[in-house]
Amino acid sequence: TIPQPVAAPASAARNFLTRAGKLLIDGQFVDAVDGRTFTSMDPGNGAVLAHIAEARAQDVDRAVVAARRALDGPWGKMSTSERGRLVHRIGDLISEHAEELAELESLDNGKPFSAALGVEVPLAADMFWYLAGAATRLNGSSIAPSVPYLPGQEFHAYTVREPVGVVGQIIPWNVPLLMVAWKLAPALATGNTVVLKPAEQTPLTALRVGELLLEAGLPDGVVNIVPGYGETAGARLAAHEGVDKIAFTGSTEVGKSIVRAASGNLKRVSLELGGKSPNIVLADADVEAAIAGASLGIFYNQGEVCSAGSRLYVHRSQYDRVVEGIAERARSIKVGYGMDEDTEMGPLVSKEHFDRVGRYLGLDTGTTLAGGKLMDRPGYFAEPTVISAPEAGHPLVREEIFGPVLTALPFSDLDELARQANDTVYGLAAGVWTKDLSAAHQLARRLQAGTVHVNTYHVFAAELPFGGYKQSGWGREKGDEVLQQYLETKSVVIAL
Ligand code: TXE
Repeated sequence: TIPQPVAAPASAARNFLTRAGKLLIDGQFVDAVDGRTFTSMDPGNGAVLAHIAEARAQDVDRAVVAARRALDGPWGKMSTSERGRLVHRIGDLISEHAEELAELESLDNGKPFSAALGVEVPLAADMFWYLAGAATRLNGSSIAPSVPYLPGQEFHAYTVREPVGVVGQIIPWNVPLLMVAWKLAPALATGNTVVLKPAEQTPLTALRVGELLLEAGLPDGVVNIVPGYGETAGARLAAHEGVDKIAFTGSTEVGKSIVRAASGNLKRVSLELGGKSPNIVLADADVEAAIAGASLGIFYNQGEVCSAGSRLYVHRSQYDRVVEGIAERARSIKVGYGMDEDTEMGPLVSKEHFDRVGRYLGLDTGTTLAGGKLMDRPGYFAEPTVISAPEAGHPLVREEIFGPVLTALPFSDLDELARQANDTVYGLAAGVWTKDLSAAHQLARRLQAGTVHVNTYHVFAAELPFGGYKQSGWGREKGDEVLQQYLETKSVVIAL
């Protein structure tokens, strides 16, 4: 039997479910033009959570018109100080509604309430707080150009940084609230307007944030939220001539289709895509710390993390100890309903994804030390799985599974290890476990990855730029680097 949510039916989250379900366009919650809806499901038991208005092309068009108009309205004229305070207030409101948002996130995605409340809501609020201060610091520079073909002519020049304009943002279902924050905070701090499409599997927290944006005082049309499917609403947004930039997080395959769609008006594109990140344990590592860190690296959020450490490489001298230690942890993880108090790992997000992970688990390679199966119970649960010594080059080692599945391989030689670690089309993250400072820094240099963790894993602070090498994406989110993704630089040249 499926444990029932610990929250009482009268919780704020349950209350939201009774009114959830409209698109946010131009400051109003409205139905889809053609009245279509889709259902948001609870992956822990298959129950319907809410019926949500389904945006299609014409709804996206209305949202883009509203976002364009809002650029020229009070938003465009707002002082940067006021804009920064507004962004800060959004962080405050997210923090004030932490329990409600965490419950909605757990119901919609399946993740443990504890992870949503303890990790993801605080990170989401922090993203707004961190970037609020950037609004008043979008300075240009002053330049005295020397022009070789105009000897003697003096110039004064300066640069200004302006918002790109109307930004389309398409986000996935694995950490839905955090993705809302990673996308909205920089877009707003830099003065853009937004049309945001949440994933069809998890629209709830984005819509609740939509209410909080209005409560914070964001002018109408600055953020429009259009839940719907990728092939319809998402594709329209990516191709839209009225959109100046598209920011996408999702699969590498869809990322490529976004690039093609964006080429029509050459809108700016930033992409945060898949990964198959190596987690590397050297011979001198603190073994217990490595076991704990590597387990977190793959099993956090059911393995549905783009930067999950899904390929483990352990020095041969420690291989059995480390891999058996992780397998033991995997076997002891309490898999269950997200709102159940002692749950450590929830269900996969959807039937479709459950089937996909099941297909990978059905492949035969290496030795399965823990798990290895989908779970026979209502909801979409998979066992935490550790597969030792699969064939290198096997799809389990090369392809992003996006589930709680770790492959482990031994190594002896550091050069060969670095080659193997980089032998992937992805380059999002990596982990290194060692007490040897030189080895850590050397590997940090050699690994082709946007984030290299040393003696830790999954650190997502707002200050840290995040993004991928190779087919893991274009550009960086978070940190100061994200600002450049949402700004144009204008040079103003004055002849003196
Ligand atoms: O992703 P999609 P899916 C990977 C992971 C997972 C696989 C498939 O390996 O198993 O992708 O997941 C929207 N035009 N990641 O199919 O389709 C879609 O509606 C415009 C890694 O769920 O990429 C959703 O909002 N938009 C990843 C978003 O894209 C389109 C997170 C992501 O969905 C579209 C998620 C289209 N043609 C999956 N098609 C990460 N990097 O964190 C879909 N979308």
